[in-house]
Amino acid sequence: TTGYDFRAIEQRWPAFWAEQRVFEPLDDGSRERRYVLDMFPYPSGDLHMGHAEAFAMGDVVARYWRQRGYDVLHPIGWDSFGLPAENAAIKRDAHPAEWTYANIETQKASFQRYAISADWSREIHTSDPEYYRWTQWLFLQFFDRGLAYRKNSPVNWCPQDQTVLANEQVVDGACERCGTPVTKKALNQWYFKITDYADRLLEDMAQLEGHWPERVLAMQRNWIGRSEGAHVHFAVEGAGADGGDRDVTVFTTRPDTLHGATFFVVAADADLAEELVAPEHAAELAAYREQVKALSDIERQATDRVKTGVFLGRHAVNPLTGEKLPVWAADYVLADYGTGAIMAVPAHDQRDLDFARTFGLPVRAVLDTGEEDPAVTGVATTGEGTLINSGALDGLGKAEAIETAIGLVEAAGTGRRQVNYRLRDWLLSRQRFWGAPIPIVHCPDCGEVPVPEDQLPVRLPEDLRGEQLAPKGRSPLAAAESWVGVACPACGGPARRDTDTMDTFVDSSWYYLRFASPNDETAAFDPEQTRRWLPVDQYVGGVEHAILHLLYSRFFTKVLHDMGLVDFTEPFKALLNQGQVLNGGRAMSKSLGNGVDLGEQLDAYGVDAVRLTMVFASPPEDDVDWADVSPSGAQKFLARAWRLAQDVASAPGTDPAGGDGTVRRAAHRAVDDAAQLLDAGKFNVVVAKTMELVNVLRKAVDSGCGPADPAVREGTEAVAVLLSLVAPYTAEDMWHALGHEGSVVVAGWPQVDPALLVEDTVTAVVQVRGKVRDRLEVPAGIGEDELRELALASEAVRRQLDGAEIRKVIVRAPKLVNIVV
Ligand code: ANZ
Ligand code: ZN
Repeated sequence: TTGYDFRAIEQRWPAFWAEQRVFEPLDDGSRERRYVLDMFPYPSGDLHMGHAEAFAMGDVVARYWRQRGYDVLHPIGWDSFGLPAENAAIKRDAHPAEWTYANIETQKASFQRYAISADWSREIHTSDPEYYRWTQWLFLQFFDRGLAYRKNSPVNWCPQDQTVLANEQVVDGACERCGTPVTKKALNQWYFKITDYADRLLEDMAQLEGHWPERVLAMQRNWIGRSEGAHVHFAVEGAGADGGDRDVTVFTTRPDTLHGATFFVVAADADLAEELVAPEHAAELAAYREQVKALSDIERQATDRVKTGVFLGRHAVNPLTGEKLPVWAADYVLADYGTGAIMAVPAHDQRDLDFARTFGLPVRAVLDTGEEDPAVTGVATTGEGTLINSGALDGLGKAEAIETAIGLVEAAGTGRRQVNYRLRDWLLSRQRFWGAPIPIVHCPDCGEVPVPEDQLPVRLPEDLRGEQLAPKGRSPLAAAESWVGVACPACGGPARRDTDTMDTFVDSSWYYLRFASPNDETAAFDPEQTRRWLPVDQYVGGVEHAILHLLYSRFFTKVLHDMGLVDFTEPFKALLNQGQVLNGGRAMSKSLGNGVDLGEQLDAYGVDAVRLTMVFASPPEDDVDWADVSPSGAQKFLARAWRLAQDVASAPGTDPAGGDGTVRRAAHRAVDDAAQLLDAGKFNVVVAKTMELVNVLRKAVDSGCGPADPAVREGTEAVAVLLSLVAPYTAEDMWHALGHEGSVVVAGWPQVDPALLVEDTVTAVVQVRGKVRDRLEVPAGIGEDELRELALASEAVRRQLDGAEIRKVIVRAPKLVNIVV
């Protein structure tokens, strides 16, 4: 045989796999079904190292489950709407579709070379009208249920991209995409009412415990941000319409501290501040509001900032004590959380204490925690303790006092128990071109009118390109006059299409459903197929999607469940977050100049060596540092495994008798270990076990029972199956060399004989000065060194030796150790 030539091997098998359709599910009900999904790629350019890692991991799972006899759905598609395509089109005077679909061709070819075991017959593109028709249909279902609505409110605005951003897309006060500081702008925007589902998004996480990474669950929990507490109404004197009082409600998680409230604060940028301010303080407030506008929410809440604010010239009456508290406007209170107003308890809330110390407001402790007086130390006390200075609440513990206080305000009609969420409704409209148009028509007489279902999709105009798509503060679609003008579907009068497009997270919130029936022209997804394949058994993707995409997908699934369209409430049963590929301990980046080109790696070492390196480097969820790994080592190992198959294949006939017991035991043990390791997600250790098995077999061929031994052949076939999970080309080549005609992809997991897993033991005798001093139960296959160590470590032997100098240790494994002193 000639040597291992990965280039030739890579040429040999793709056509065979395509012809055998081994990556497509049978879908005939003969086998139990499993659905493995990698987060679908955005076609930004060619495949890179990050894709190579993520998809290698997902493919291990898909290929393993196929070997275990499941009917596996492992589809792939493209998240192909989005800003980069639009920006590229503006730069190149092109239509975004040109850039997008050209990239997809390139990237698809690379995925195929990388031998991802994906069912390409189900490929979808979210930018195809056949797909976004159903995205629009889903929007209308939400609209019908009151779950999609429009409102005017201050939104995050990226001055660079000239579009609004969801809260989730603002990172440290800057646009997630371009890093430009985000400002606020008042706009009429579309929202999905995800807040209606806050509780269920939280509760249903119980289904995911143990199957999703704990840190992702923690991030989701934190994002939803459930707080239990109370709404309490304060009367602000003189702020009412005719100079009377005006009720203002606060949200508090600490109603037990009502007696410790010493002032009252409203969000400076809320309308409420303008409504409450006394005329002689209005100018000061207006100036302060200008100053606040420039700040992001994060800056506003930073604990180390000097507190700012203005007195509004009013007082609020504490409903429990009758005490009058000065009303301030400040930026550390946010307009869109709770009610936008708080009762300030400086003794027990650090932000309030900082504010009180800045403006000389009183501090009154109402909970004795045993700590020092916050008025003196400047440190708010937040622990457990006993209520003081609190009338009827005195002497109670914190939890009890919270309950009692809620009871008191409820009885007086001045408040009630309230659960509050940090989660905001999902702002989904974008003033950009390359997305699914919002299927609504605005009619001067009828208002917001849904586009009738049989008129979907509302297609993007095809004649806009280049500069016409450039951001101008309104959607580029607004410039397409012939597209915008339309007859109202309700009254037939002249009306205008909505010119915004949907956030691309809408597209990706339901794509996993489409894969079950990707070509259905009558529905977003076929309920029957969906019932068969979903939910997804294993979802694989980066932790960067821990909040947004996963939360939105979970929300969509719940709405669809409530519509009776799916019978499950969580879309992804298990989640794997693969690590990143680093270089020199740092993320690859242009500015660091430490990028590694995937194509060059594949050219130099071959697809299998790169894939094996990715999987072998570390557990799937850990980062891989490309500076620390050895794709050439991986290549050498693959060559060794491949040569083993050649040697076994060319051995003259097989020895019909039994087969070598030690080799058989090693092979069965390796296969059994591998299954357990795969089930536990320790893919890297599976590679290590495969390497060990190859060593055992090589030794058997060269200096043991020889290549014709049936145990050696059986072991080599097992190696091919194990390698088929990570090194598909090499494995297929080995399998065929060994005389098989079908594909190794569906070879089936090797049968393990449990009898071979039980290790035989024998009794070893240990002698000191010629006399038997101990007996040890040891594995029959124990090595000399190991047996010597065991003998010398024996308690009985040590007692006999009592420090005497050992002259010689004679070992006859596995039965005898003789110690001469
Ligand atoms: C009185 C109090 C006393 C509070 C005390 C805390 C400690 P979470 O847990 O995040 O829900 N708050 C309410 N609305 C706010 C807003 N719009 N901007 C800034 N802060 C706001 O926090 C709830 C607590 O944060 C509320 O309970 C309120 O302060 C404050 F010893 O009320 B607390
Ligand atoms: Zn109308």
